[in-house]
Amino acid sequence: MAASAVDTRTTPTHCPYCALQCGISLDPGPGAEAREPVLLAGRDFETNGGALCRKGYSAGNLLNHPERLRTPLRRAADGGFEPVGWDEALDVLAQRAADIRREHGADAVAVFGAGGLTNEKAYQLGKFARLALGTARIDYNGRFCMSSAAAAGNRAFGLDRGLPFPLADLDAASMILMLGSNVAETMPPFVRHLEHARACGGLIVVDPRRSPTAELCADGSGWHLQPTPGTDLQLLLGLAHVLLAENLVDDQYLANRTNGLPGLRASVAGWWPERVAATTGVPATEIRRTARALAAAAAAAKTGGGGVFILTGRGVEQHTNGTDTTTAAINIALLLGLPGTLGGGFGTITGQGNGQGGREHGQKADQLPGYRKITDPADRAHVAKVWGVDPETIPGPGIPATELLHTLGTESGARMLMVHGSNPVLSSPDASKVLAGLRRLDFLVVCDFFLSETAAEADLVLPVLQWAEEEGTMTNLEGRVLRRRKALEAPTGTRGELWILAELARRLESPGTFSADAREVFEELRLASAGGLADYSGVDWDDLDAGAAVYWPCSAEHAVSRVPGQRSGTPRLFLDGFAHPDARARLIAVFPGASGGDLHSAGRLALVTGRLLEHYQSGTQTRRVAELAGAAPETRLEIHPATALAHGIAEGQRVAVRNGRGEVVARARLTTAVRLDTVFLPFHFAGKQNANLLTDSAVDPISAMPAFKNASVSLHALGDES
Ligand SMILES: Nc1nc2c(c(=O)[nH]1)N[C@H]1C(S)=C(S)[C@@H](COP(=O)(O)OP(=O)(O)OC[C@H]3O[C@@H](n4cnc5c(=O)[nH]c(N)nc54)[C@H](O)[C@@H]3O)O[C@H]1N2
Ligand SMILES: Nc1nc2c(c(=O)[nH]1)N[C@H]1C(S)=C(S)[C@@H](COP(=O)(O)OP(=O)(O)OC[C@H]3O[C@@H](n4cnc5c(=O)[nH]c(N)nc54)[C@H](O)[C@@H]3O)O[C@H]1N2
Ligand code: SF4
Ligand SMILES: [Mo]
Repeated sequence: MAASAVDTRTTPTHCPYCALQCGISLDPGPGAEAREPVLLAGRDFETNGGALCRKGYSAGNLLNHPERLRTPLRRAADGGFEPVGWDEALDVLAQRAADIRREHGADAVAVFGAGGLTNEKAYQLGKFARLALGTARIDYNGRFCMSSAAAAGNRAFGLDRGLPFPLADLDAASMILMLGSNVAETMPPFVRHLEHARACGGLIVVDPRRSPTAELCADGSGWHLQPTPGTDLQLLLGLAHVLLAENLVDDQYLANRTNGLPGLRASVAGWWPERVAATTGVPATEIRRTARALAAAAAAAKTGGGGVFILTGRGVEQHTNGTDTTTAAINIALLLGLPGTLGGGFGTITGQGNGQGGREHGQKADQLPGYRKITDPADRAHVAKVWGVDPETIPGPGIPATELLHTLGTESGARMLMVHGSNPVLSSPDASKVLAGLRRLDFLVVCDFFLSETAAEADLVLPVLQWAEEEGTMTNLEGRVLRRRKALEAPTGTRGELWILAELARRLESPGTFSADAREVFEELRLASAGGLADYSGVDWDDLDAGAAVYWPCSAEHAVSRVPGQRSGTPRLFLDGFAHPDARARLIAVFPGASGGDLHSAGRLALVTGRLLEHYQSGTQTRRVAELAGAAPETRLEIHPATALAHGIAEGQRVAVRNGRGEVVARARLTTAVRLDTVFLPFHFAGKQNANLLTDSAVDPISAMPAFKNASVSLHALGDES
């Protein structure tokens, strides 16, 4: 399977799925179309060291999948789909967009993008929405993923980059505190970067479930804190309380590099461990032990010991207080004097393949490329100049994802939607509302390579390329820019999204130019990002091709190292100061306010949703891989045996999980890994198994992140009839 030295057809590229962007080599094999069979192997790359997870290994199976879409499809009079040629499809699309715009205004046409799109596609989609459609209504699924962590990073540090240091910095860590992240299933090759901390007995996992990642803390490798879902903020306030009360903080760092200590001190004064224990269920002794251990390790790190890192995942972020909870985690890192030093730091683990780049280049409602603000006159002027338009022609900020999707087809909502790289029928909160909205639309267009549940609702489906058939760049969870390379010819009948956008822009007589060539778009993205927070202007396509390790910001002044393995750009942020004008980080006091989400009452259980190893997101891709579907064919309700007993539920029994928003039917899987007051459902499955029929669409007031991780449900045992 490994590439032989003489085989020039082997292409080094990266996995299509998550933000770890594991190195993959692809060999198209001997088939006639040079497409089949596809041989795929792990490639030695810094994030994965040659390893891949099950999803990555099997990603090649989808390239020639029999259900792959190979022609545009239009809704026929009988309600089914009929094939239609590309010219006609694009003519119809452009005509409908123009008509709806004329009749209802430009904001009646909306665009929904994704963190899986290459940098070039994300950039072009934002430009297309603003210039060709003239709409403010663009947002993307990263709102469901990274928005709270991004908001917290921005306000504390002045800049959001998931990991502000290379992942390999964890390799020497003596202690790692992981909050609400289950990398053992969501990024298995990540686990190698936890080994040193485990060997030091310093892996601390905070999760209401004893997840496979929490299991890594067993046998003296660290410890697991198991709070009630949604109470991490109180837990973190408790840790801050102990650090301050016992004088375990880095006074010099706080004085020299931060603002806001008095306010923070006052805000945590009332959160003594016994009070925190009452809310979170985490014993006071464990709270004290954790705070003291972190402080001891941080002190040792400053005199040459291994680093101390605090990392967050979706478990703490996908709540109505996700921004504040992430802020509270950052506060702990700042109290310990870690961010912007070589002794450790704070990071958040980005999810989607291009979840990092996807949040920088302008597909977010309030944003222009290079992390520029759509409301800032100087930012608008810079981007308008690159686009060759008057700044006045760029619309203002739009509305965030949940609002955009829930208002579709209403008086105030959009009447037409274009979807690129997301399956919101499954993945958005309170999903039955989204389905109703999609069905109210005048015109729904979905670009996908499979007929996802969302594509199945469309008036027009456009078949696009898969990862191995396109060129582009991706930015991984470290802020490192990578090349996605074309290894195979695309199947007849499919088209790239850059080409689609270029053809539509021409039909819509858009101002500005729209190239279908990824490299040309990248060159433009460099100019648009120049001088912005996420500056790519010094990133060179050929350097990336040669394997250069380049991290943004990388301005034209950054010398790019061409020595393999040597890093350039900005591998470590904040060493010389934070991105606020005074170079200081902000300690921001946060408070457990009234929950915007479900209130738990007697007889109800907390529903936590998340991921299984085998499936990716809404499952459009992985449910079509026989090996993965075989291993995890259907959803399952993880429930504690005692809770199951109290509800008369046996192992394997079908259970209706209900609340005021909907009902999911799942088989029970009894496990002591979940708390007595909590049940868990994955969100990878469709129809009656769609976990998002139950989730709450209340959002974080700062980031507009929905509360995917904490709904209130009741359980009803069912008989075994289907
Ligand atoms: N197999 C697989 N891997 C993936 C993906 C996938 O769909 N499948 N998706 C990718 C993407 S886009 C993302 S964003 C990442 C997500 O990666 P993770 O953040 O690791 O994934 P989740 O399963 O959503 O949530 C992580 C953990 O949070 C816990 N949790 C739930 N509620 C709470 C809470 O209130 N407090 C705390 N402390 N923990 C809580 C859950 O029990 C779960 O174990 O994974 C990426 N990798
Ligand atoms: N209950 C619950 N819901 C959640 C979460 C949770 O933890 N719990 N997590 C949330 C998170 S973190 C995320 S990131 C979202 C993800 O959920 P979605 O936004 O639905 O993401 P995917 O399932 O990856 O959908 C990608 C779709 O686009 C297609 N696709 C892949 N690549 C491309 C491309 O390059 N171009 C185009 N046009 N199509 C492409 C795939 O075939 C698939 O149909 O779900 C969110 N929803
Ligand atoms: S961990 Fe992520 S990037 Fe690596 S092989 Fe698995 S899905 Fe792909
Ligand atoms: Mo995500």
